[in-house]
Amino acid sequence: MGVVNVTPDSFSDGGLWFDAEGAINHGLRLAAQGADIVDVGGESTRPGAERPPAEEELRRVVPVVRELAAAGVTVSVDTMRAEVAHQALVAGAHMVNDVSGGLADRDLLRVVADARAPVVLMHWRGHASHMQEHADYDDVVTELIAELRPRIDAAVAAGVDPGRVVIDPGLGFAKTWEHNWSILARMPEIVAAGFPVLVAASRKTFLGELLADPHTGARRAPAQRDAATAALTTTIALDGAWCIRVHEVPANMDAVLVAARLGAEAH
Ligand code: PMM
Repeated sequence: MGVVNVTPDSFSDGGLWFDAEGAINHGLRLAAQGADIVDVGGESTRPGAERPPAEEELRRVVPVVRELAAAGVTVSVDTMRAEVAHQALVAGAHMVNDVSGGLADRDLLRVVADARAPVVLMHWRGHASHMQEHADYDDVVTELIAELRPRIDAAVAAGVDPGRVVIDPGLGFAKTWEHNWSILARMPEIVAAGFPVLVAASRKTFLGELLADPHTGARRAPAQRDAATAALTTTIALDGAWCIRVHEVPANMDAVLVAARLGAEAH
């Protein structure tokens, strides 16, 4: 899955694809490079981010979804709002990626069910403005799986086909860097929960911290975290994830091919 953030303020690529034409061209490029799905989002969820109004999110997302879908791209819409999900699905989106797992807007799951669309339910404990206050776990993997189960039940109760539910551990969302590493080291437990798993590690701050300059301690800039992202993609794919969400496609495609080849050898 390739990412198109139609936002002025995303941590990794904020402002780069903020105009519709730039965003559409970027989405087409990601698809041409081999992304099976292009994820279009209009709200930055980086820690501390404030939410845009719904009208603004619609204005950012819908034209981009419409053009990409018309060009034959499989589009997912990254939104927590039922109205944005609805308009994006009408505009041709195939899937809804809700980082709140249906918690932020109680109508979203019904919209997904009505469209018979797949949905990504991410583990979430609150909006970006205060989510890091909730990064408190005895056992992060056990707890996030336990907290995803009622979200899956809510989706099914709203009419979503259980075969179209994807789960996501939510790296960086109410998680410390240590939590993220622990989740990545224990991916098989998340895969064993029995649903397709999506993972989005691409360019996240815990990688910037790992790759910090040894002399100055300055974090590595987001656009220089792609080699580490691809290294992680290999292990995540080997562990059996269904989808890996990334900003830069080619190296991650190669990593997925390496993992698939190694995996075939092991079985
Ligand atoms: N992370 C971001 C945005 N959307 N969606 C899912 N399903 N999982 C994630 O971890 C996730 C997401 C934030 O990263 P970005 O600013 O690079 O888009």
